[in-house]
Amino acid sequence: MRYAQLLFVTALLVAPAGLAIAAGEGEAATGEVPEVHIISRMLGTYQEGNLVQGELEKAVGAKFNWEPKSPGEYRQTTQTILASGDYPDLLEAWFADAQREIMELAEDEVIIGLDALLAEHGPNVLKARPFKEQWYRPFGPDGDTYSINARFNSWGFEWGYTIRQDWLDTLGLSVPQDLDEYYEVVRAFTHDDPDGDGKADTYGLSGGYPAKGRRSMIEYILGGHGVLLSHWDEVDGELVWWAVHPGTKEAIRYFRRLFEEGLVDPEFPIMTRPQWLDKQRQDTYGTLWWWNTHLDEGYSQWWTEFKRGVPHAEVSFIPPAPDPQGRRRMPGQGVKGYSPGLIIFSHAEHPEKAIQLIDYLATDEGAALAAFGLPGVHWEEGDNRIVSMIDTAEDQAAAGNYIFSWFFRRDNMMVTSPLVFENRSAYVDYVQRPVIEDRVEAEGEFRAGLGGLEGSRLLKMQIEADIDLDAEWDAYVEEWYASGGQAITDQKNALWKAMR
Ligand SMILES: [Ca+2]
Repeated sequence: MRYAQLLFVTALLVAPAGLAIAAGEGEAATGEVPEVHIISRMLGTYQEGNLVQGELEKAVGAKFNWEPKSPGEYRQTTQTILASGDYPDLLEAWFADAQREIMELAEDEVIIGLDALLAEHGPNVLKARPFKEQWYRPFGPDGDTYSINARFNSWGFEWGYTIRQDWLDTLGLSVPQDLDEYYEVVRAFTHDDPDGDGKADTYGLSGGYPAKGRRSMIEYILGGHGVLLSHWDEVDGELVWWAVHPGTKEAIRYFRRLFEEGLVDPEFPIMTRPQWLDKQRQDTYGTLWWWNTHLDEGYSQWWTEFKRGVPHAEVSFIPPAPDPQGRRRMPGQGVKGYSPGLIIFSHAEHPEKAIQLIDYLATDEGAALAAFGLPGVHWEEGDNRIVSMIDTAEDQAAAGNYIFSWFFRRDNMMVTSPLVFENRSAYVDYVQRPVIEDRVEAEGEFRAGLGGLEGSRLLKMQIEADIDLDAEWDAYVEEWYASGGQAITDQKNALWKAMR
């Protein structure tokens, strides 16, 4: 991995000093700057006139009327925009059922096919997304490409299970290799004052909603019981959804023990996301699920802020625990339907400028600009890596890079921190891509209801005192299958068997 890291840094260092390439053709002819109205999901703080947007506009020869929308309910926002008829030129679309929705938009001629535009204006996009059938969702009525995947993850996973190495060292313990050792470690992290302040103010883990968006160490615990979170997995020759997998009951039993013994932050079910983030940045939790992008001090504020709160913190990675069959596995990401899609609307006056923007973000200079900001202003070279000079949230807003790095993300090689490479080597051998990614019809009807059932019942089984777990589990599984789970399971299995 060192090689790839060096390669990327080298590519940046030999890039031409001026970022402005590809002057706009329309601009030269008429003196008017073409405008593109863009709606995307806001990450970080968006500031009008930020430096990175200025560079992007220069590079493409266009003015971007950028309208970022709140990230929390972005999928609903996207659906509202698509239903309204009041379209921007370019949209980061979050579909509920991408295949069907893109097909309908294309058939209604609301969005345009992109193959010809990509051939003329998108050489770097084509290079960055080489597997068209997997990454582009070419699902239009005429086989054209109608949506460009905004994100690409060549690693197959983007996270890891971290443990406070400095706490382990203080207590004379080692990184746990299985769930028995994990239990001993999180118990010591809770009761043996690993931060040495004489107060009982630490927890082994922060909590864990298995069925909610906020990922957690529950994924690690499920893995040790043979379950891949959010995956379908083969059990005795049939695909079974993780939330009704027999191993999930045992993982909950294990979690209940940790919860009852106070090794888990008891506030986890009621904490808001900001409260949770605040605690995560303190000396509070011994093991944590982290996005690897957040472990990168050049790319994300998360690690920087954590280290500001806890300067002496060091982390290691916990390998996946062996399951009852002796397998160490980590649930990975799929290639279909994972990514948001970039779509261009028929009324757009300058679709070529929209493609040129995406294409510029796929070049070395554009990708670095979006990831780190301006060279010499927001980052500098140091010891074969990129050192960020963006320190505060205000700096980040003025730079403006973060939002663009997620709008179109060339790959996940935007790495400045050795910790992220450590993360990759810790898990790459264990990652399991989903065995099936295609949606089936019954999901349209039943998936939302089942999601609600999973969320409430699994949490109840995790934390409620004095329940008969086996009886609760049996009732829940029966209800799950009767509420459409059986139809989905049957259709998934039929499709899976047909595919094999
Ligand atoms: Ca303490």
